[in-house]
Amino acid sequence: MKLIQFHLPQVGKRVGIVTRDADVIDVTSKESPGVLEVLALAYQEGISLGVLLADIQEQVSSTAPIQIPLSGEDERGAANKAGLTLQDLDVTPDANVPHLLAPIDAPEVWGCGVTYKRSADMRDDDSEQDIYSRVYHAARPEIFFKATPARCVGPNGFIGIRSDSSLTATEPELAYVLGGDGEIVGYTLCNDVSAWDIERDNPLYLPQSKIFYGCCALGPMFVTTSEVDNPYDLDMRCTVRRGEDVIYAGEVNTSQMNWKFEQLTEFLMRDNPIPFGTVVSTGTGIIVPNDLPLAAGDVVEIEIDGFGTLSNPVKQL
Ligand code: DO4
Ligand code: MG
Repeated sequence: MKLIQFHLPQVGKRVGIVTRDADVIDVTSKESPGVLEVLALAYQEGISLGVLLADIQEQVSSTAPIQIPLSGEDERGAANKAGLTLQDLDVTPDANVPHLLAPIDAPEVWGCGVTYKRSADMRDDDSEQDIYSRVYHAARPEIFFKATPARCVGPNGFIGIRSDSSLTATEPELAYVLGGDGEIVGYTLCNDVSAWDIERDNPLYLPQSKIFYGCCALGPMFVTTSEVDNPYDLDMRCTVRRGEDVIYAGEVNTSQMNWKFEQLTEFLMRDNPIPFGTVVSTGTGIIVPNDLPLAAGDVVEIEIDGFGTLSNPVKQL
């Protein structure tokens, strides 16, 4: 199952199921106003997401289609009347236009680092230190705090370049979402936007490289585990567009990752209570060259087949 969150003018946030034909079925209910709550409800009731959503979908379709109301209380099925598709929603966020939101309001986003050899090599080459290779080969992974909801953007939202950085790069990553017992309940795409010049200056500056306004893009969909045959064999692609030109195109297969997600989660959750719905981004294996720092107006696209495309314009902060 693939879920999205989207905005409807004068209504607010909605939860949608994306069908095979990319139609969007609005399954918002009072008990499940967002994807986080849908996941929590399934967990609390001890039922699968599929069963819960089938139940919600039945309630929604038995509700007579109604006009989009002015307040967001009893508008179940509102988007169904509008007959929206994923493509219709994949537009620049504007309060007056239906558009995609981040697929989950993750209370916390954590990042994992140097999980691909390419990332370790690039970072060591550029810092003249071997700390990254040492971590790449170590028994303990690099895990860092990345973002809160206020620092995250969804599809087509602006990702930021800090005002004190002249080498900010996109880090395209596969991210997973944790449920109540630390199990993976689904996946999404993440852009771990990072100020490489700041972290290279001194590794102690890592939080300033990683955490700022618009440092993390998530989306476009929350893809349940049942949709993903093998998360360690996914082709990820990234392009950076500048005006009419594609100035960078790169790809990686997740098989090149050095860690299993359960190992990363085990370290993350060790004596560290993690809220339900935490997103864990698994590190980048696509390394944009240093001579192509992000610039205002660039558009970054990250894609995995079946996950959709996460597209974000770049803004100078
Ligand atoms: O320590 C640097 C961060 C590494 C990272 O974010 C990555 O490899 O994706
Ligand atoms: Mg990263």
